[in-house]
This record gives sequence, structure tokens and C-alpha cells, in this order.
Amino acid sequence: MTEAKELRQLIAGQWCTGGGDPMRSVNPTKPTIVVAEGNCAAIADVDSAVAAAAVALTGWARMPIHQRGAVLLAAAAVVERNAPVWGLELATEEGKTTAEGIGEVQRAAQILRYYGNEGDRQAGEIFASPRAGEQILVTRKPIGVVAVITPFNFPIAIPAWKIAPALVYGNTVVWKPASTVPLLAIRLAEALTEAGLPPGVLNLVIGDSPVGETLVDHLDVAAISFTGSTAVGRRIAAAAAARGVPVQAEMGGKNAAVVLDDADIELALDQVMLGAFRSAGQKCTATSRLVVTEGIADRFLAELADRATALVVGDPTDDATQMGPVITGAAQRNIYGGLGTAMSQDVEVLAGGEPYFKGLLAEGFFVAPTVVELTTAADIWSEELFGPVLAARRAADADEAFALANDSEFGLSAAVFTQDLGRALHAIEHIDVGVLHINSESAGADPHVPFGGAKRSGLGPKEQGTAAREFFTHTTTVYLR
Ligand code: UN1
Repeated sequence: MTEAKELRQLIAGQWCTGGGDPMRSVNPTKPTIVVAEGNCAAIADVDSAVAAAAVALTGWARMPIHQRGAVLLAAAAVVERNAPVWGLELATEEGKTTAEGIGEVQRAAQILRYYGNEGDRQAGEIFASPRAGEQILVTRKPIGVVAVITPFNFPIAIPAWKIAPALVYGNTVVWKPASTVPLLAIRLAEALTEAGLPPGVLNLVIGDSPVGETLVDHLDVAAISFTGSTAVGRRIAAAAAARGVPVQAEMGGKNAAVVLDDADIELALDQVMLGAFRSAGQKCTATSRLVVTEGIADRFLAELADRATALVVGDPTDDATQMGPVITGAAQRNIYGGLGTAMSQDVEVLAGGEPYFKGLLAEGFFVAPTVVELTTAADIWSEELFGPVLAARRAADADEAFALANDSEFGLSAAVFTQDLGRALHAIEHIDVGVLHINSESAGADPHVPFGGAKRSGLGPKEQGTAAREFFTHTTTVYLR
């Protein structure tokens, strides 16, 4: 990719130049390279987008669900066809490896296809009535104009898993993606328009927080689905509560991998490496804490540190690269700031920890794959750094290990490595998370099953699978006599 792509807004079916300030996305590997360039949406553009979504609502909601689904299925085909090109663009704009980028684009297609087939599934429920000659039906209706606000780290998959269910259940959408990844947002919107989505059903407004705030406070927005930082998610939830509209917010994680003495060590090493360092650790489901039991701790931590040190860090579009940069200079500084605090709190660095001083790795927003060991609690144990940093602790036994895994205000995901069925069952019962992996890494999600966190990781109904319907529809209980 050499030339910067044009950054445009999609409002009422028209691709247009935003009325706001100039904006651009850059390649985090080589930040002097501009990936997409144009203007942000102005506040007036957000108003127009919401108005267009409101106008489109009745027609779209009344269309048979199979017809709405057909648009998503056609969009899935467009996304899939473009996966090699868009995956490379994703790697260039976001910084994950091309293989991960292509995988993510294919996953977006899979999600569109899952919801594209929603018309073939159960649409409601029927109950018996205590009164003769009556049945009670529970039917589903769209909520209205939905605001979708998405993060940088999955620039096409997360938008797909919010927008696809929103649309198939008959809502219309105004979408604000993270301003660091506008190109991939434009690609998903292009796929849906090419697939025949009627004008106004999906509107794309690209910009910084004023765009998001206008959307969140807009009186015609009936629900908000958000994924991103805990601080922003809580602000959005407070604003939505003040207006009385529902929110679905996926926020922080500080996910633990627990490796017990009886684990398959090779498998655990492979999976912990993937969980901690894929996408440079920038997943809310990434493994950022590790708990190892004493019997294997020395060996496991030594081997893990060797693997982290040997990880190939570089340009994510090179085939040999295993880890690319983080998204921005601010993110990079924040991660190194967290590491600085850790060092002042007696944390031992086992791998990484130091900035890069020369070449591409110093030019781009790179952070060395880092493993630290703690003997007591330190900030790095509880604060989400959203980067390639793993904080490890030792536990005497499985009970202590599970207690340490639970020692977080968050509860998004966890991974437990054991070959003992009894311990696996114990983990299922005692580890308080929304997503639990036994013998696989802490990240990952499938379109047909619920995704989301326990404790402070999320608010509102979960995402994906049938859970998405809880958020994107409301029920009408019909007494039919
Ligand atoms: C995954 O683990 O593959 O923002 C998906 C995030 C999560 C999605 C994780 N909402 O990282």
C-alpha cells in the first residue's frame, strides 16, 4: 500500500466528505506513512446520520427478516472475496500481522453469514395460558436507531458482530469506529452497500470523541453498543442511563492463564505465548496475567522468557514477523509508563521491558514482548496495559492459583492448563469469568456463542450468538385470545 486512501463518511447512502477537521490514520510500523486521509464528521454530520437512520427505520424493520439476512449474506461474500487485500490493509493500519488481519476479515464474513441466516432460527416463544382459549406469545421487535461505537483492535470483526445482529433484527445503525482505523470501517460499510443495503440503514461517522459524545447524547438514538476502554464505557453507560436508553458495553480485562503442575507444558507454553503476544497483546481477551504452580514454575517461566525474547518483532506485513507494533505513540508510552511503575515496585523483569533504540523498531510504535514476575501485588497485576506485557505469579497449589486468577475487578476471560478433569471441573465452578478456556489461550470468540465478561468487564447483555438478540430487540408479550 503506497497511496493514502480517501477517508469518507457514509450518510443516507451517500459517501461524502466530513464537515469536520482534517484527520488521518497512519501506519503504526512506519508512522510517517499515511494510510487514510480526509475530514472528520462534524456534529451536523452526526445529526444527519441519525436522521437518515430514523427515516430508514420503518422500511427496514418491516422487511421480512430473510430479506434483511440476504443482504448480510451477500455482504459476507464481498468481505470474504476481499480478505487478502483488506487483511493486508488491516495489518498496515492497525499493526497486527497480515495472517491475523486476513483471519480477522474472514471472521467478519463468518459473523455476517451467521446473522444472515437468523431468519431460519426461532423468532420468539409461546407459552401456555392459565385461561381457556388463550395462548401467550413472546415476539421480538427492533429497538430503533442504534449507535455502535467500536475499538481499534478488531477493526472489522467487532463492528461486524455488533452491526450484523443490529441490522438483521431490524434496527438501523449509526456507527462510529475508532479514529485510528477508518479504512477498515470504510471497507465493511462498502461491503454492506455493495450487497444492497438500503440507504440510511447503516451510517458511518468517523471522528474523535466529540462525534461519539454527540451520538451517545442524541435523543433519537435508542440504544448504544460499545466496546473499548473501561473509563469511556462507564461514561457512556452513565450518559445512557441519564437518558434511559440501554447500553451494551464490553470493557476491560486482566485475563489470567493458570498453568498447573499436571499441564501439558508444551501446549501451555504455545498457548500462553499466543494469548499474551498475538496482536501485541491488544485484545480485551489477551493473557496479561499468568499463575504457575510451584512444581513447574522455574522451568515454565524460564522457557516462557526465552520464547518471549526470541519472538520475531517487526513489520507485521513481513511473513516472518510474529508481533507488530502497538496502535499509537500514546499507547506505547502508556505501556512503558506501566512498566516503569512496575520496576519501582520490585517487579522482576524476565524478558523484554526495555524500549527499542534503533532501526524500524525505534521508528514505529513497538513494545518489546515482556514477562515480569511479582512476589506481591503490584499495579501491573491489576491495571490493564493493553500491550505485550505478561505479569506472572507463583501459587502453591490449584486452589491458590484459582484464587489468584479471581483476584481482579475484571472477569472477561481466563485460561486453565491441566490434564486433570477434576481440576478442570473445579476451575469451571470457581473461576469467575465470562469466557473460560481449558487448555487453550484466553482470547477467541465464535459467532454462535455468547461473548462477554463477568464482574466489571461488561455491562448489559452479552454479544454474539443468541445473546445478541437480548440487546438488539425488545419483547412484546402477546395475550392472544
Ligand atoms: C477475541 O478474543 O478474539 O476488544 C475477540 C476485544 C474483545 C474481542 C476479543 N471485545 O479485544
